[in-house]
Amino acid sequence: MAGMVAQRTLELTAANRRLTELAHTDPLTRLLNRRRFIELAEIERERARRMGHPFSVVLFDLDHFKAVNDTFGHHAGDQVLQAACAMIRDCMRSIDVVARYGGEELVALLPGTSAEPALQLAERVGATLAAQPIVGDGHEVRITTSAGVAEWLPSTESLESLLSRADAALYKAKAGGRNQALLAERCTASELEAS
Ligand code: GH3
Ligand code: MG
Ligand code: MG
Repeated sequence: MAGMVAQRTLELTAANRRLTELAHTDPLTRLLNRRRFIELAEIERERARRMGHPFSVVLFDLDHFKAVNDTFGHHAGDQVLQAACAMIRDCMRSIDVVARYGGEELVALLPGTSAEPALQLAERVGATLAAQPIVGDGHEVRITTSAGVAEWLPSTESLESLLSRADAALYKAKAGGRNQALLAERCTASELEAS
């Protein structure tokens, strides 16, 4: 009887673990989802505040991705997106958190990493992606990515402000011709207005 209870407990624990994993994962790309990213980023922010460590975020957006769907179909687009996400994940360290932010946008959290190395990493990701064609439904597709990089401003900056600075840098990278990574301004938009 005790053996059966122990067995059942083990099964329930494993089932719960699978459910938690599902709740944290984006089904198409197998990356973490945005909600889980926000949870982990808030934990990292608290750790960085206590320990006095830096951390950075990078927002990636695939360039002209609509054209991939329009040219080769949505199914090919899905395959290209999956492969691009796997390549980006493979460029990162295991301690980095990589998530699907939405659509064809990814976000990465780089613990212990300040602005310059974070920018170098984003540039390396961009170069890796651009160098290798990706196959979707038998079609070879070349993908480039634009990125916005922001280092957290210790010790008070909110996650929202950090992501919004990264987003502004991403917007500039797009407007400046795409296939590039740019560093965010060190002060927030409202601080800029006030100065
Ligand atoms: P930009 O360089 O300005 O980012 O151009 P874009 O075409 O990538 O940008 P836009 O935001 O206009 O379009 C994003 C495209 O990404 C359109 C949308 O259908 C596609 N997309 C988003 N999520 C998925 C997905 O899960 N699968 C596929 N196949 N396409 C997706
Ligand atoms: Mg987009
Ligand atoms: Mg895009």
